[in-house]
Amino acid sequence: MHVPALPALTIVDPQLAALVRAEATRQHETLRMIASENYVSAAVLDATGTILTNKYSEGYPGRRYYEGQRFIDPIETLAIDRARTLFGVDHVNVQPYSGSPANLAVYLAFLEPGDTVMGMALPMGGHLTHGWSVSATGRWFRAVQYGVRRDTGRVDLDEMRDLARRERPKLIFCGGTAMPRTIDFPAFASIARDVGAVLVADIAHIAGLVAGGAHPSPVGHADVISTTTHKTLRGPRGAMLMCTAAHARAIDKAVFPGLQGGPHNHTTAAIAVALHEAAQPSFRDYARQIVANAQALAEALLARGFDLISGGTDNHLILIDLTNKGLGGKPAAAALDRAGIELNYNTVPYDTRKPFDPSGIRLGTAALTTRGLRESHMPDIARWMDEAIAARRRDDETSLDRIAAEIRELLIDFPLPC
Ligand code: DSN
Repeated sequence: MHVPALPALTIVDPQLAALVRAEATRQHETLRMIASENYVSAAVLDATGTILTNKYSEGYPGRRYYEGQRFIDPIETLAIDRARTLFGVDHVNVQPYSGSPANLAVYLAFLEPGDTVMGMALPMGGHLTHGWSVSATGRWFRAVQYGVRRDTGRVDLDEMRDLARRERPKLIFCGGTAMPRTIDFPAFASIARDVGAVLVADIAHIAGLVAGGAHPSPVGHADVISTTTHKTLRGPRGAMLMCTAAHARAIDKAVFPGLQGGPHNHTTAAIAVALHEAAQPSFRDYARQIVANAQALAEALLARGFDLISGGTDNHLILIDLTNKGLGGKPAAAALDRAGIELNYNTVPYDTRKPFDPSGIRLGTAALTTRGLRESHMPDIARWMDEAIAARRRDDETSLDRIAAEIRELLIDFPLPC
């Protein structure tokens, strides 16, 4: 089991060291299925914990506002070059602190306050920063939101084109946080071209699948590609903006000095390591296995009567409406957590319940695939989920504890990456 040694932290702050060790144990003993999470490699973890955290470096390689950059510049350049090669893009900025700042930088690069942006509504599977009302992006810009069809759970591209023609957005986002189906980048690009909008593909969830060839790439279709680095891409908490050469200057200026100060160099280094790992042939196997596991799990869940939005999945993610199981998403997620299955409650399209107590749950297979689980394990996971939800309905805590023990037993054979 991966229990970090943390020698210095244990001496200086034993209370905090104990909490980190407890979290490591929790991560070891739990089927982690939050669709946006993963386990990084020991090498990525090493890079994240380096003395690079000591250094300020506002600016870009060769053009900094502080001295002492002779090792920082090649580290950032390495990360940029690796991302350019892996994704096949003209330009990469590796400095955004995370996905939301990356997306805000895109607004800053292309819009003035009050301009129109179009993105998928959050409850339909989009992201806060795609113009949702409570986000700065929905308050400072005129946001027009699209959704998915009630009958198919998929975007109706004809309706979307009509909306875009009517509203004339300057920026269109595709991608999101709860989309189990392949994103049709050429179709979105055609709509964006039709109305003269900049197309941003937010591939935060699927970046690892794109890098590993398990999802079509937005390159050649989107003007800007935004991604976090810590989901299926399996890097540290961070983000990147990739774009065509024509938009490079606008994107760089928007990230720094437009939005951020100094980049987090320890994160940049860890992103470089993750990109190196993602360029290995084994990462293609990993990406394929994520999808194979998700599809096997979807089949097993359907066989148990679960109502999957869109009827299944093409990627790492499954979105379930629990209405027919007689339990809300929130109590279900809590019961599953008690049973050793960690996922999140989530709105489903056209949800009649509130976002803090919605009808659905969302799960993904990136982390459990990193642990080495395969299709053959998925029927057991579906059974445990079904049993835990049934147990919660009858307040049967003994069954939840029994499932957690069975999961702990299974995971002994699947150590954390180290
Ligand atoms: N919080 C991320 C997710 O879970 O999808 C998105 O920002």
